[in-house]
Amino acid sequence: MSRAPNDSNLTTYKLVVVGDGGVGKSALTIQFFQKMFVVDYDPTIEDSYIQHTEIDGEWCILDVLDTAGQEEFSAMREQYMRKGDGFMLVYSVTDPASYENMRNFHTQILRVKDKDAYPMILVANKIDLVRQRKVSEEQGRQLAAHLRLPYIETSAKDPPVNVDLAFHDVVRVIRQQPKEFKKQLKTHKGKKRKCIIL
Ligand SMILES: Nc1nc2c(ncn2[C@@H]2O[C@H](COP(=O)(O)OP(=O)(O)OP(=O)(O)O)[C@@H](O)[C@H]2O)c(=O)[nH]1
Ligand SMILES: [Mg+2]
Repeated sequence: MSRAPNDSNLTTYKLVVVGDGGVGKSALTIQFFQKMFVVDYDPTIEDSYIQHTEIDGEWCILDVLDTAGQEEFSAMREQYMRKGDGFMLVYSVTDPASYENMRNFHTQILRVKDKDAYPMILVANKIDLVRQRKVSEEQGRQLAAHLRLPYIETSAKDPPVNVDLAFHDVVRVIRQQPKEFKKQLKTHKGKKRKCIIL
């Protein structure tokens, strides 16, 4: 792994993790940043995390917003959707309603961004809960194909499955965007810091 270059040269990717309450957004985010599994469920209002990361040989700053899935906080959605460069749409394979709701998150993001497509991936979480699983891999892949998004199955529980891959893949999807999109990405220089540095 090469040394992290000077901050001012780095692109900042603002990633936003969305999905229903209890699907594992915080568990995935904390597993990615802190390499641990949080067993208890403590509903999120909004948390953000920042970290330097090397993805495909290129250093960058990941600025991840872990959002509230609980319906009572849904009024905050448009605001964080406006800020995201890329989104992880997370459902739990044990919770069919969270799977059904992915279309609504997808539609709302496109509406807020006023675009036909935007960097997003579909994440099927809690695949370790094999016996409680109610949404199959096939259903997940069908929805992803319909929404034209990459599909990843994850487990935030130890040992984690595809957690780093999911976060890195959002950055990959952003990097595949045409130049006009990437111009909107900020470099770190002059940017206001607002959160926990791990
Ligand atoms: N077995 C298993 N449990 C998980 C997994 N991911 C999350 N959980 C558990 O599911 C519960 C909810 O996880 P959270 O990460 O807090 O859910 P959330 O999506 O952040 O919920 P909100 O903050 O309310 O939107 C917690 O008890 C977690 O330990 C997983 O991959 N496998
Ligand atoms: Mg949470």
